[in-house]
Amino acid sequence: MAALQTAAALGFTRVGLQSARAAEPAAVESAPAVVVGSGYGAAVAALRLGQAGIRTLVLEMGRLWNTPGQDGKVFCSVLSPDQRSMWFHTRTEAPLASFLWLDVVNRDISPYPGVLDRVHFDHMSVYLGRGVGGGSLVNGGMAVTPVQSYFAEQFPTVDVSEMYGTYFPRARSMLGVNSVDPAWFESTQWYQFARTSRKAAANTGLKTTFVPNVYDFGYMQQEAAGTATRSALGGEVIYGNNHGKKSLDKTYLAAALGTGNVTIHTLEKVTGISRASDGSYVVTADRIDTTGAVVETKQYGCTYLFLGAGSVGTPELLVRARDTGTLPDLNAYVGAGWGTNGNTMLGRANHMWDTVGADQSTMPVMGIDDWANADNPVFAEIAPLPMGFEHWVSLYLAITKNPERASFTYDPSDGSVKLGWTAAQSAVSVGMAKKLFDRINAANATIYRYDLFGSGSKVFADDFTYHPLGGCVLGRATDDYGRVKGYSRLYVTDGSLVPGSIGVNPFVTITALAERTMARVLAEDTAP
Ligand code: FAE
Repeated sequence: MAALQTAAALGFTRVGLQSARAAEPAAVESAPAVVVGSGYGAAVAALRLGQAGIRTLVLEMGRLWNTPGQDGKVFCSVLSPDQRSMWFHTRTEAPLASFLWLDVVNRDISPYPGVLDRVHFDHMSVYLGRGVGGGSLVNGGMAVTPVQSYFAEQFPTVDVSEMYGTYFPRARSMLGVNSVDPAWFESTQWYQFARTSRKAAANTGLKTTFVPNVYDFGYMQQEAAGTATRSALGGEVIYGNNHGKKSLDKTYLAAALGTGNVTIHTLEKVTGISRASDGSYVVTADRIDTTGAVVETKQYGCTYLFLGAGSVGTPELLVRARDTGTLPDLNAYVGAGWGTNGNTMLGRANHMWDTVGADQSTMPVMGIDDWANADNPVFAEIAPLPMGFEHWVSLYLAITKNPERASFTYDPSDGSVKLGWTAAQSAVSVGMAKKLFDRINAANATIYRYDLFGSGSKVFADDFTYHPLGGCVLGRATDDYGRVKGYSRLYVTDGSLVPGSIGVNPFVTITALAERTMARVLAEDTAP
């Protein structure tokens, strides 16, 4: 990755904001544009701003993942996690809590700005990527374009033909989306697990479909042939991939830095946003060290502010700004319309003769597509469970059409922002996943696994999501192009624009919407 340039090199200046309110500092670092976060929405904003010649500062709370640890690797693997795995945790919290009810997966770790976070709210926890590249560092790389009719249902004011003709193709091309070679898929032991799940689906009369990915399948075939260092075939995924995956630091963000107009500050967490009386924005950020201690509180001034902190980070910043009065004109839709994309995880136990293989690629390439079933729309990703031995488990991440939504609210007693999602709302996703997988079990004379999600007999993991969506929904909290209502030159470009559900894995949609926003904003809002 290109070396990070210093702010000074790019001419960021310390200027007096004479018109700033008295409570604000007399001097702040200033840039024409600031982008908060460096995930999908933020990375698109940074690249397109940089290409337009607008000096841009990206503020990312996580670290830059480019330095090898003592083992010579940048990232640790799922089965041998260390401090690099999770964001200031003392013990890892992998989605799969147990195997045969034993806590064999998680490890004690020392607190460190690790790459995966699990943020806990009362009845829902959210997995998030932390670092330059956001979720792209930790996700399964599944690069899925949503069903056109469902996209239109979710975004009634967006020109669908423009999205599918221009912005989805642009996003896929920039992200480096590719597909597994079907012949190799049929023959390799690394996808035995997917073929076994496909057979169970076919026995039920269900359709499966290949799913593209941003992991380089050419590289994966070299891993299988023993000519390249293993990453997807070496158990790496949720704590980062050392090879093969085209995460944003290798695509959009590398290109953004290449414009010479973009700077990224790492380990800087934005805590507040306010507006000076000249209409510019003042962004407050805590710079932390690797122990988590705040070593400096900084302030940045900017004309254009782009929020790409994700579907937890962005609503949190805006709800706090509205309810503490620093941006009082934000409307009531800010913080609302949040959902889990209907996520529910589950496992099935196969018969002895239906093996899943000791060798499993960590990159999913297939899903059970029952979204067209009007009674119970579900798209279930066939997920790997690479334990290094045969365990006969078929694992799935079901994406259900759960209509439930929740809101973030500010709690003045401790300054926190809380999420109002309830257990009953998760039960809706479980009901839909169960309806589909009861059919699959009945058709195959198989049963669920009861040992994978902690003590007791929990079959459905309904208390976490990989796909937080919403909180600043397009057309409600913002106009139809992500411009925040009530404030000029303030934009949302991340997953919080998506109204809680998109029916497939979301990052291609988030990227394409951000491309659409940036095309419009650069054409209309930044003209001299
Ligand atoms: P995101 O990528 O979350 O980026 C937000 C960035 O902002 C992060 O780098 C944060 O550290 C940073 N940030 C947050 N708050 C602040 C702050 N106050 N100050 C400074 N920085 C801040 O946002 N999706 C798929 O489409 N396919 C998959 O296969 C897939 N698998 C997944 C697997 C896992 C384990 C996880 C966690 C997610 C997965 N996802 C997948 C979801 C996908 O990664 C997610 O939808 C996107 O990353 C969201 O993009 P955003 O731009 O909204």
